[in-house]
Amino acid sequence: MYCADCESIDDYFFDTTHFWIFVPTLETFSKVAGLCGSMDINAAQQSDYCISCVVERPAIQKFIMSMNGALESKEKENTKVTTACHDGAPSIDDMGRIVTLEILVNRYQAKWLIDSIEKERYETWFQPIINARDESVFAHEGLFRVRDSDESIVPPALAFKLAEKSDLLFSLDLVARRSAVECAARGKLNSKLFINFNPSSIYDPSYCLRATAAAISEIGLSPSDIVFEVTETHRADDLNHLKGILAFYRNAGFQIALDDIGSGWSGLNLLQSLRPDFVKIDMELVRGVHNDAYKQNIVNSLIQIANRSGIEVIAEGVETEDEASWLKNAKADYLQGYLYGRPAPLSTQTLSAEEAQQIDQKMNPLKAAAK
Ligand SMILES: [Ca+2]
Repeated sequence: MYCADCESIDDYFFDTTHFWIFVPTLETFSKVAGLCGSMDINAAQQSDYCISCVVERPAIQKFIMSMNGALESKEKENTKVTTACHDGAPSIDDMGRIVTLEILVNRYQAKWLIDSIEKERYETWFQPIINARDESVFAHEGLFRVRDSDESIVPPALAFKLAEKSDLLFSLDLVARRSAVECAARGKLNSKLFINFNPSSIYDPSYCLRATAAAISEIGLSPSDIVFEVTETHRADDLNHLKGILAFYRNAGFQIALDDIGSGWSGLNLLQSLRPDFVKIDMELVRGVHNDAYKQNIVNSLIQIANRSGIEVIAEGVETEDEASWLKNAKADYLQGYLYGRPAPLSTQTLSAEEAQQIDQKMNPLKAAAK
């Protein structure tokens, strides 16, 4: 089974790119036609609402950015584009790759990200989650880090935002989940592993999560050591969809955490209806909690509700001893934050060449299947 959306990254730009542009109005048509004329681009009117043109690679950037500048945002949302690397009418597959001009522009701007994914310029760092009772290490959260072509780390929020705008969230979230598994194996992580996932990156759990579950079993990790951490819960407007995803993970033997709970009371409803194994209290609530009565009220209520439902509580973003001791008194189960360790790559020094080769052999078919 293959999920085309999460497992392939289409390229829209070639040495010679044939654009097929479907415009919403005659006004948009004349803007695009005028732009082609001013750039000496070979264009042809296919119908009143369709213009095709051929652009050589050196001119693509100017062409895309000029369209971006010339069209209003509503026009960009309602203009559809596909590209082909060949003469003649678009093939059925080219038709299947139709996107809005808005997304095409974002795709162009995200080319470095696609390149980084394809060249595997990414890794996962790990941050400890400690037991509040004795401060022993309970687990690590895997945090995805992607590098640009200069090998500098791009702020993760920016990379995910760009992926979302350019319709690449499916691919990036999948790569991030697989990277967490692979980096944990290479660094011989010996604790539970929390892996983030964004439910809006998943259409149908049985297709979209299969690759992650396969990576976990190939690498020899036990499902009981893996906790999937649902991010962006505030945007999960389709509760049944979320329940379906959680059911998939549960049936496969994994545990579930809800991330960033507390920013808004909607989180409390989610606790009741989803019954996760863990809930993570948002760092906004943790920051300065020891001297903020309002935050204390919310955190205390969250902990009470969680306790009554058999859900364990992790407080995120703990930075000071004052915050830590208040949270311990309030009976938070686990703590995570700079006070206990920053996200960092695991050392692979104890990994023998033979072990590294074994991991490659297991992961390579999964990566090849995703191309
Ligand atoms: Ca998280």
